[in-house]
Amino acid sequence: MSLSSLQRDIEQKSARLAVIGLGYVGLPVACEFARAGLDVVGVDLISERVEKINHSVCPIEGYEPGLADVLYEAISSGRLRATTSYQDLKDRDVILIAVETPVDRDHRPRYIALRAALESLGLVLKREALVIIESTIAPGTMRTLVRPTLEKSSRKIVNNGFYLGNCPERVMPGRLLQNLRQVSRVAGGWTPETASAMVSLYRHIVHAELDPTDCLTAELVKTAENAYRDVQIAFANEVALLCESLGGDVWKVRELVNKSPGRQMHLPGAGVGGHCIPKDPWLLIANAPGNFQPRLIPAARAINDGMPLHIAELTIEALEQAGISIENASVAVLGYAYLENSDDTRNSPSAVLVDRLQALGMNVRIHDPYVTEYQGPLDRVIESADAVIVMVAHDEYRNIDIGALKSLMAAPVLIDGRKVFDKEDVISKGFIYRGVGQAGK
Ligand code: SAJ
Repeated sequence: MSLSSLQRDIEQKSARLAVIGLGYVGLPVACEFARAGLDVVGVDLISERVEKINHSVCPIEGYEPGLADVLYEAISSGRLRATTSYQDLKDRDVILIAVETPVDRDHRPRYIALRAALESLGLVLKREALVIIESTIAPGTMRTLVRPTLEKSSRKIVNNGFYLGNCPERVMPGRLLQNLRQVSRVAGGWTPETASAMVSLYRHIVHAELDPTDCLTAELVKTAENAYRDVQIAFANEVALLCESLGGDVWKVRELVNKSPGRQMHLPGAGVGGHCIPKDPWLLIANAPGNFQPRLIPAARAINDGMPLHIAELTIEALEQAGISIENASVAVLGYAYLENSDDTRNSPSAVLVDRLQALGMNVRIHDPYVTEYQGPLDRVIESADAVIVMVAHDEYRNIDIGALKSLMAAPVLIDGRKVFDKEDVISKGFIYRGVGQAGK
């Protein structure tokens, strides 16, 4: 089948689709294409997950509006079926790959899952099929890893035996379907004709702009857009630390800075967690040649990674002011998810804080209304605590009664990592308060 006839089949929805990797990226996209009327086979290594999906049971944790419904519709219509076998991909005309692409401890990309998917796919790849990488990859990876791996495993040549593209996802936990439908996407094709076929494909499910371009641009856009956010947050955090040292209030400063045209100072806080912001800046610079040494992006990562440790320092300072020994101090940490009103704990700054406090000899209790192992009555976690630390701005914490809080605690020490409380109000009620970006005392 030529690319133009494949594009026609895509437009007519007769092209047969596959999605490799049925996680928080792959499953919604498989469901949406099935709902749009295409025949979709989903592949995942985890047989329990495949089983659940084939029984319309959503394997994705957390609250994802609409996902269970579109899964049920996709399965019951017979347009989506899941499997663990790559043999089921032999007749597929278009294959999306949405497997994990983490970075390891030394911030290097780990493409084990991507390589395995490409090697397995190559063995069954239909001639002149279109393969699209949705996973976030370092700029240059399509050229240096994806193409050669797939050419080797399929014994076909790109643009001859198969077509290749990169269409990075822009989903966000809690808004998987909404972002998938409403957020524009970059369609990076190995050739302009491939990019055009990709636009025809995603037009079936994306009701926003689709921007055709080349693969390198698509890789750069995805990793740069998240590195942008990380640097912006790091700037806010550095201004916060400066305000603390100079006796300023970063929240007042930020409010007035943002009145200046074209400024959008982000929120300082207790750290930067999640599945993409801490990772993508490292992917962006992963293939930088030896003669180009990125400085800003690693520095921003160091600032943001340092924020939970700064919260630990504020805790030590406040306990000392209260005359409480650090050793064996009882501390309640409120919030373990990486994001407010979410149950997602990936790269949670609270994990870094808890390790540090325990290394200092403190007794740490954790509460989080969304994280199963830390749910339960807030009072029980706060009772007799020498200090309370707010790490996540869950709505529940915004409604805490300060007077009731003080009556439960052994000492009135409050460390506020997300500006959940008003400093003057808390101090007027007899607390020793430390907040990110606000002078001590
Ligand atoms: N954070 C701050 N200050 C801020 C914003 C966030 O400290 O001003 C912290 C959060 O507490 C969290 C971390 O950064 O720990 C990440 O927060 P996030 O709001 O960026 O949420 P994510 O990680 O889910 O980011 C995703 C990204 N989307 C994609 O990768 C497709 C990001 O590019 C989006 O900007 C973000 O969602 C969004 O808000 O849509």
